[in-house]
Amino acid sequence: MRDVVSALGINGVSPGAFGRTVIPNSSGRVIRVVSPVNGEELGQVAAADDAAYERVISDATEAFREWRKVPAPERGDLVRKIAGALRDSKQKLGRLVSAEVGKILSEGEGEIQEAIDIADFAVGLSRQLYGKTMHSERRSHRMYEQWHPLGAVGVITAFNFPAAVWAWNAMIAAVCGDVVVWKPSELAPLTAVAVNSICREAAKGSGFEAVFSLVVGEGPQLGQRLAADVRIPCVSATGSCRMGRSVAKAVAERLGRCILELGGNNATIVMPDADLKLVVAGVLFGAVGTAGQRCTTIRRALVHESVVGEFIERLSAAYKQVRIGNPLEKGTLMGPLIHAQAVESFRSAVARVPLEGGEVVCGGKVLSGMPSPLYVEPTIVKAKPGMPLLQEETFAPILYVVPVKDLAEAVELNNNVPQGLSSSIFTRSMQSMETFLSAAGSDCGIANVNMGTSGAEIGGAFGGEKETGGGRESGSDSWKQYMRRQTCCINYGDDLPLAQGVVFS
Ligand code: UN1
Repeated sequence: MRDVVSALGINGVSPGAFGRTVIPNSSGRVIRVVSPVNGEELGQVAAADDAAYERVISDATEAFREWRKVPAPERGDLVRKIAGALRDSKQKLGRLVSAEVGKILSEGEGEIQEAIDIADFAVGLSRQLYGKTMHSERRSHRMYEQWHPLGAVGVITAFNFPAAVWAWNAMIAAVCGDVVVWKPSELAPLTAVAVNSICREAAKGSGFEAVFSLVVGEGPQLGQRLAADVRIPCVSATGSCRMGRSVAKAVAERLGRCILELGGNNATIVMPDADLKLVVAGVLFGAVGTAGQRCTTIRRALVHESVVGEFIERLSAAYKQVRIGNPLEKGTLMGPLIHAQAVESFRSAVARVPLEGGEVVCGGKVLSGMPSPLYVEPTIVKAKPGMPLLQEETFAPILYVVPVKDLAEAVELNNNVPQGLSSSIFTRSMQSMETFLSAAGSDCGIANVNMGTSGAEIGGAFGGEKETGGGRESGSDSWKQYMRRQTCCINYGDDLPLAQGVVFS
């Protein structure tokens, strides 16, 4: 692992370590990692300079030349080792995630579990990279398709899932025979250093350490560089729609492949026949979990007018019991937002509520007297359908509640936003459920019933439509995006018949 580590100027961060870690590099450019929990500097990570970047890419592409020849189940063996090492370090890594991005310990550990789950999935997948065979229209011919590795996959991740989202891409790409170049968020590079070190440690001695590499640096410049780099046939990017647009442009310019998982503006629909106990628990987790900083967070509740009063009352009571504070402490349900800018977005959205005809009915304040200035109250807003705020994704725990007349109106509003990631409905009616799930129902990549919009399992394909970018990561057949398809046709006869009956003699 040392080669790329030293190329990056990283001087040994042990997996799961967090405390003061100073990692110098030759260019002297460092990223200070400050914990949102209490403002403490957790460490400094050297930014990759040009030489480090070039070295990472050339080591990775060099490793690919051999890695692609390793049988897929043997590639799965390396991923199996990584899964084991992640299991061994789950608690330590979970703590690091909590400290670095402020999510509560259970969610920090849950995130590492998600990485373990996808690694396990990828191990099984390594024996299931199936192609189809087709019947040829020509006598004594056989036709089939096979899947080959693609090359280097660039993975750009956001702060909010600093390990799991990378793992969705990296574990799958690795068994597919690709090599992975990771550009983590500059807000969470320590988790990336720790997780990537685990992978390289697992590969130690095999000659395949460079299957997993890391470039840390300021988002826009480094992200653009990866996106424009012709040596990287596929770029998978998670983050804002703005970031996705610029990555997509740069990748399209060179006709590369893109997997985009961008913003969400997820709604849950509450029908009059819903079990309100489930609704309150589901919406609480969906809207307040990770302090509203998941791309799958419930941002809008479209509630039938006959239950909206009770819904707000019961949810507000639950919100008031949410313990806000140090996410590493037991019993805390909500930690801080990631940085001052996020608090500013929260503040400005809340300030716009009355101007747009809405009303803050619970929370709405930035808290004082906390270990850092980044703690806010989970907030419920009584909203009107036309409010411009409803069209935006504010990465904070603000829930807009919109009363609806019927399911048709709810589905209409569900779909009436630029993004299309996740959605859900609470109902006991089969008719409502199936209508919501039908082709004329939710237009999102994820549609759940009797649960919130977040907390997806790794087994399904994850992603969404419209401005969410259309990509699919994680389970199901997402692996196909990390491989190239080859259609093969074999003539085992003595003649040369042509397709479509063409005669050419
Ligand atoms: C994200 O916020 O980018 O479904 C990913 C969920 C998690 C992943 C979220 N499994 O909420």
